[in-house]
Amino acid sequence: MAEAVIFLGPPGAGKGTQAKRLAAEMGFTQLSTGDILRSHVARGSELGRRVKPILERGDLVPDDLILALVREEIAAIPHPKVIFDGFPRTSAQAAALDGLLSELGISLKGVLLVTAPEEELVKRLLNRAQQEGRSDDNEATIRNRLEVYKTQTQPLVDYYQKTGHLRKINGLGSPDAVYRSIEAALVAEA
Ligand code: B4P
Repeated sequence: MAEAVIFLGPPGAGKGTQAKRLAAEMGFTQLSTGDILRSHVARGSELGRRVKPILERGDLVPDDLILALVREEIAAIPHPKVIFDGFPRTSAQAAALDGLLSELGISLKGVLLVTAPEEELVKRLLNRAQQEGRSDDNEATIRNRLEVYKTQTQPLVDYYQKTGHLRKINGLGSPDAVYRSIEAALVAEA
């Protein structure tokens, strides 16, 4: 059956980390809007040049650009089991995704809200800055990303709570421990 899982949560909570593992272990395709945008920046495409300063500030890329990207990516996925990692991030994106899922006959298996205390998020991202040197992992940008999350993405928690799809995952603890909570939440959903 065609199905989708959404990873929601603040920067540094472990969305990308867990989405990658879930995709590998459960046969999903991970669709990370952040990764796609960074790959455009890295190869200097027109889109990459346009979004580079937005990513560096930690602001959100306009909805129309993200929705066009997601439509294009989803059309290229060979089998209909998808993990949306970092998408949707605004109410407009969530509404568009609802339409897209019903258009493609994909059912929403769950929305996994991964959270951790703010000081832990900042610590993880600064740590990643030292290891990977991502241009948006500096303190000023991290603070802005957290603020953007609170104002633009957090309202989606209520939205998915109302649909009954929301599952809260404690993002504190080792990546293995967090993964076990995710497995348990998805089994309960099945
Ligand atoms: P993303 O790529 O989605 O970046 P992120 O929120 O930081 O999450 P990420 O998945 O990378 O990190 P994770 O928590 O797994 O977005 C980047 C930017 O792209 C946005 O700011 C925005 O500009 C743009 N964008 C993306 N999607 C968009 C959309 N839909 N609309 C508009 N704009 C969009 O991991 C963080 C660190 O923590 C890692 O180093 C990891 O190793 C570590 N970690 C993870 N789990 C851990 C654990 N349990 N314990 C200890 N460390 C852990």
